[in-house]
Amino acid sequence: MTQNPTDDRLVLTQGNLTQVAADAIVNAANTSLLGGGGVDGAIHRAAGPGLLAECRTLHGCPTGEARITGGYHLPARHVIHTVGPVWQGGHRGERGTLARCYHSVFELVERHGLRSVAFPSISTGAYRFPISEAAPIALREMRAALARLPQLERVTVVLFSAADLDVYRQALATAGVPT
Ligand code: AR6
Repeated sequence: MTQNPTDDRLVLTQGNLTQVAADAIVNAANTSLLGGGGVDGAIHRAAGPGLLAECRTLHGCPTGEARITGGYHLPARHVIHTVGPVWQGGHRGERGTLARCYHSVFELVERHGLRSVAFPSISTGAYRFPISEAAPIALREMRAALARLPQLERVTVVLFSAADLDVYRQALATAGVPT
């Protein structure tokens, strides 16, 4: 585990998001909200069919927005589904859209009074957003939310691979240096 040098409520760890007990875990979904591969598939498999049934009632989610459901068989109480941008080279507003995903998630965290939330690295798998560019955006939004929301006790980023964890650690170390 890596702790942010300036805020120990922000934690980076390697593991499987579906096994994390938090008030909410975040799903890197697609606009249908009806499941897919990657972390989305893993979350639906672990949560069971109740999650898909609730997702059907939501009628999708636009890119950059977020929706909240129950956690069903997951150890997490809720799932917050957000839809990241597909990387198209970086000239289609992808960075701003990714930031908006994190912001949308934290709006729901605030509205529902959640105290802990765990994220995957949104858009850096099937959607091909370069992780070295995504990590600083994700961490900036997390730090902003922690500064804004005293209710938040813990924000965790759960990276699937050691290589991804290293990228986030590096980004956090850089961001931790006062400018
Ligand atoms: N725990 C933590 N991280 C994981 C897990 C897990 N169990 N499984 C995968 N990852 P991706 P995207 C990592 O592709 O890029 C889906 O089909 C993975 O290594 O899941 O936002 C959706 O339905 C990567 O670093 O999400 C959409 O169609 C990160 O999670 C599309 O993929 C995100 O990879 C969304 O693509």
